[in-house]
Amino acid sequence: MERHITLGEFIIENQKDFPYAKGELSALLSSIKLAAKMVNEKINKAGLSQIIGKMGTNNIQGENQAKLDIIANDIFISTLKNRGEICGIASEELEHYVAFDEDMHKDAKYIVLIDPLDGSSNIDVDITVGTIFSIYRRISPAGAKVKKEDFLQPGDSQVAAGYLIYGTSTILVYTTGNGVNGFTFDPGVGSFFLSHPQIRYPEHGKIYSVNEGNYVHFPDGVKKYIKWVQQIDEKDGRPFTSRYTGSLVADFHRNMLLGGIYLYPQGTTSPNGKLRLLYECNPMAFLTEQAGGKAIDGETRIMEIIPSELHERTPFICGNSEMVSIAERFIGGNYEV
Ligand code: P6P
Repeated sequence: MERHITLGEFIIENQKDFPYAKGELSALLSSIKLAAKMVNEKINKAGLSQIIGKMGTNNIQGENQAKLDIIANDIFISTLKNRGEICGIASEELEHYVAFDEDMHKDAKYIVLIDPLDGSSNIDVDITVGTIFSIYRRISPAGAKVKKEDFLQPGDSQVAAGYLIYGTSTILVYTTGNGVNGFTFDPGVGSFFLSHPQIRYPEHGKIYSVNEGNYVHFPDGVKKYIKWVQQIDEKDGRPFTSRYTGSLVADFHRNMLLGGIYLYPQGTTSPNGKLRLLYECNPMAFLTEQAGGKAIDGETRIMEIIPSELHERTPFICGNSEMVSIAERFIGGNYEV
């Protein structure tokens, strides 16, 4: 029987990809692995331990905070703080970034942006949710407290990015710029094992993921693209299949494995779209491009956008290069395919 390498062994084996790193990034990825195991344990018994439901508080986004949102947020922040590889963290759940200023953090070279529990409205109905993380080197002087500019870097400056998907199994998927690899958690052993080596989008895709309830608010080009995918054409297998769970990580993961496109466009009710650039779109865009796909806001590469605010939103379209390029042409007013 083939032996699967563990995530820890994989991280160490691939440390050579970072000739200048003294192991901090490896240690940081191991911290994320530890926090993921702790969150996974909470999620798997959420229905039994009265942590389903709402806290009765709202986050910066004005969204009701689920108890598990806060629990996941606190687990990741405390775990990453205690291990000393990062000097600060920003979270969807917190209005401001957190600067770690104990001595052990002052010379840390990395910062993390995180969506601790994405799709959390699905928790109470037992639909897949996820954690999304993005890692940068700090750009402010070492030895001092981290600054806002450290968190407002373009996606192209990411050192690593990934997600946890808490589904029928729990899988950690990440990239450090050398491809995308997925590791499945074995609860019997308590370890993540390499299960999806070097993930690549299939060349063609036939799945589209969009909340069509917002159709009336979409820009004309998006409306025309959605109508196009629903027309019959045996040449490219249309009509394509609609799959939308309300959980970015679940839709993204399925589309990357099977071939598909995810769209959260702008609309009159959300002029810049709903998804957040820094801790949802940039990490997913890094993974997309590393897996041979394409991630845009409708006309610009997501990872070229220069952020101005911690929680800024952007229209987001990602998936197979072929599918996203066609959608991009429609959005640009060119309907000749
Ligand atoms: P809607 C979850 O809140 C999220 O950020 C993504 O995970 C998901 O794809 C999207 O929003 C769902 O938004 O407006 O379709 O419910």
